[in-house]
Amino acid sequence: WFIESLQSMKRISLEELVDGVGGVCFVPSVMERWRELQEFQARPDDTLIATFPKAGTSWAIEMVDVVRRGGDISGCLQIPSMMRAPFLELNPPPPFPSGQLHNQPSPRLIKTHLPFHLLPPSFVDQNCKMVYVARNAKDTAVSYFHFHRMNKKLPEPGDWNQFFDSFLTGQVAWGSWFDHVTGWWKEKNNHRILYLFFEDIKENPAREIAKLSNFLSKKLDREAVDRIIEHTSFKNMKQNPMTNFSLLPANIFDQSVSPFMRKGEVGDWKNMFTVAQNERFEKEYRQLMSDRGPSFRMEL
Ligand code: PPS
Repeated sequence: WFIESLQSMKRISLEELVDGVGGVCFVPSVMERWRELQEFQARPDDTLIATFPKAGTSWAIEMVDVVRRGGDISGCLQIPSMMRAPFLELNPPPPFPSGQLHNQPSPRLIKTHLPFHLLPPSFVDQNCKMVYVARNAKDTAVSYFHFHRMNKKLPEPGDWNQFFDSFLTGQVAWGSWFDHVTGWWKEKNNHRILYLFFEDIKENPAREIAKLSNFLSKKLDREAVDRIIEHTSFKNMKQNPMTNFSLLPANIFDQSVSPFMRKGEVGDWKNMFTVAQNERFEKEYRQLMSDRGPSFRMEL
């Protein structure tokens, strides 16, 4: 049913994105569920994984899931990531046979791309743990462009030049990267939020897994940490049908256009950005990012 529900979504152009709530753009299928979404009932033991699209959501899901299982990967090898951590915005409300969030036993793992201020209020009311992963804007933009090319349910991206413009001005699904990463950053000390960076995970996964194990109160021995690093390596996740989205048909994700697990690198933007684009990006970046916001590494 999940695949069927995805299949029923129509492809639109970037211009047709719904200027949803408070200027944040969404695909129509998210806006159609907006009221139910806002009424979503979080449970105190839910763990929410929140990201701007392409920031390393699937990577974090895999890490958090295994950490919560105390380092035992067997449960992750049987069930696709999209079922283990259902996507909040596309989770159909009852009476749809969701079998997913509403019927899922606790403790649930939930994925969202919502900006903090648009979260269903119950996550804050229930004091849920939330893991936010941020990735530098340039790599995120490039990854999102390639994802638009292969994801037949996102708008047609146009060429890279057009998409670059749309990304910079926040005219993409889930809105402005700048507002997203700073919005979550401002709230990180007001709630139970662990704010991680893609670049840090890439640089030293053991260190970031230790942060997760501490945050989720799950003790892990050295072997468990090694197992998690191995299980969540780019190479393994690319080969693993439970994490590489190969179970989705080509009229949803056409992986012959660009694989979901594409490169997984820091600094790949250098292969796409022209000198002029980089100059424009840097200029706008300085204006839009405050000194008190998160600071990103564009290369390692
Ligand atoms: S989505 O669709 O928003 O949920 O996508 P998301 O999972 O956030 O982002 C996909 C990008 O993350 C990369 N990725 C990884 N990189 C390194 N190691 C691991 N294990 C890993 N898993 C996912 C994935 O390759 C996408 O980035 P790009 O740059 O396009 O390769």
